[in-house]
Amino acid sequence: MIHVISSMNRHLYEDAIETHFHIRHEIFVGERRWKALARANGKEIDSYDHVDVDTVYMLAMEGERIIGGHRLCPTVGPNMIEQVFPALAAVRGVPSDPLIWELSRFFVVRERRDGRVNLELMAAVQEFCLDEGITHVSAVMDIRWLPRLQQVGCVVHPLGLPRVVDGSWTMSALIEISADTLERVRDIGNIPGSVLTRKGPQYSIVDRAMTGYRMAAENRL
Ligand code: A1S
Repeated sequence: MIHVISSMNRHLYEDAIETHFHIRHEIFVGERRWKALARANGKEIDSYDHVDVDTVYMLAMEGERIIGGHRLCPTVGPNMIEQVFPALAAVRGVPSDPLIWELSRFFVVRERRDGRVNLELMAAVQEFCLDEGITHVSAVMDIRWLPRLQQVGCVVHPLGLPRVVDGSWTMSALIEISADTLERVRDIGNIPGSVLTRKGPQYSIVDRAMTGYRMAAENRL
């Protein structure tokens, strides 16, 4: 199952979150060679992992064992496309909308890369966002993801032209959230129903993002 972890129930998952920072280091620094993310303590943590950013983690867990995951950050707050990769969104512009959340740090541990957990994590994005009223996720990705996403029924809107980043052709895009896509991902993955587990207190993440967005707009006036 994929556990939904927000600032409201993070206290129930402190150990899992810590372990997942170590796994991210192994995967994104050790395997992918994203050297800028290397840390002496072996934990891959960036500014979007701070509790006040309202990041939502989705961790695929078997018992206590983490086998995959990703995270969603509100685009009305600081986000990677805005702060690091605006050039990748030069055609359609950098998204900033309470109903658009940025998807990042998508991974499956090496021993479980047979496609199954990958599809469950994709189903989790669609299911969670449908539940919450989120209409799109934004993402920075290797261009090889474009056909992969389309194969599983995702409708993808590039935000700009691809560029070479760290030796890979990279693009940013909006991915539509829809019941049709969720159904297709479930069909392809032979996933019978919900993949999400929600423990402890929950809140509407869109309401929270909307409130923050309004307050920021009022402060600018
Ligand atoms: C995340 C962007 C979001 C929008 C989701 O032709 P095939 O079937 O042999 O192709 C293989 C791989 O070559 C290809 N692939 C792997 N990594 C890729 C990448 N970074 N960009 C584009 N294509 C990639 O996917 C096919 C299946 O891969 P796999 O590893 O054998 O199995 P699985 O279970 O589908 O896992 C895929 C992922 C990407 C989750 C896994 O390889 C992983 O965790 N990689 C390290 C972390 C990572 O690169 N995450 C993607 C970040 S952008």
